[in-house]
Amino acid sequence: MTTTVRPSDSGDLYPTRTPHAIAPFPRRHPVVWSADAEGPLPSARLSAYERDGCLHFHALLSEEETAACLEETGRLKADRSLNASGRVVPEPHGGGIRSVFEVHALSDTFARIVQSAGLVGIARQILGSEVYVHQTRVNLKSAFTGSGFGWHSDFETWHSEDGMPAPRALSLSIALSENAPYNGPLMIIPGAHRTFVPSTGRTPPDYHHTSLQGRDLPAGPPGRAEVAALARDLGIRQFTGPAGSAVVFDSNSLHASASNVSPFPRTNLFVVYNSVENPIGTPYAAPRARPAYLASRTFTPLPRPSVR
Ligand code: 6CS
Ligand code: FE
Repeated sequence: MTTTVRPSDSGDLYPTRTPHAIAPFPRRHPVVWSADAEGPLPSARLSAYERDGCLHFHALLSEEETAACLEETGRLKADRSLNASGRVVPEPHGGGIRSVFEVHALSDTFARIVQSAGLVGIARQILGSEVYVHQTRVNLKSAFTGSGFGWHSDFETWHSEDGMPAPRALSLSIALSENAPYNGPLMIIPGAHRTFVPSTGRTPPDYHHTSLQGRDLPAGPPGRAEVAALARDLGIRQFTGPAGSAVVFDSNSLHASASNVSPFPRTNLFVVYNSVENPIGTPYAAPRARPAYLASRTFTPLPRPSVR
């Protein structure tokens, strides 16, 4: 049975992880939060982002920057002391490391890139306010063994498990190695960010230990029928590009990526910026808040470049 929700039914504007299915409903907040915010994106690019919820950059980072990030990734991978910290997520069936979280706290190189004016400027312009870093990670998707990510909306997770009130956040997925059609690049349903697809099922305690490995998830992912309907209407876009290329996408974009059976690793840096006017609070649908290395609770605005 599917229930229709009205905004007045509860204080929560994005009810999800309920025992009974709730039908998908239109997003209740803007995508671009200020029409005239200054920033690097020309107005046609900003309109395309508003329509599709995503935008591609052929060269967001330089060769030197991607090389430095890859070197740092190698260093973090080899650092055994990180394993016990929870920041390192192993591949579900062996085959090495799937993700390393909070890389900007572990490495000055990542910290510099996350704070760089080019990246932060995009986030400020779209979100129409000062921004802070909600989450960073490197997804390694190793050659032959890198597993995929099923269809999901990040906002659905951050709302349920981190207490993020509104979809006023975005991700940058930055290629540190080439993203090709055959090594598990990002796929997005363009325009699906305008629909919220609630999930059924309760969030188990300490869910992040299993959810981040992407195995048989009892709560969070949208139903297959809902994904199929949106993809039939809107299509699927696959993002490929050289190291240094990037995709910026809305926190409520429906996205996924296939596993990597190719001999070429697909290593991407993800940076999530949230508006300082959208700080996270008590989880909307989980027993306990997740650790700060997955969801920062320090809402300090990133500094603006100093004017000389
Ligand atoms: O749980 C999270 O926060 C993360 N999980 C996925 C599958 N995507 C976004 C985010 O890093
Ligand atoms: Fe995601």
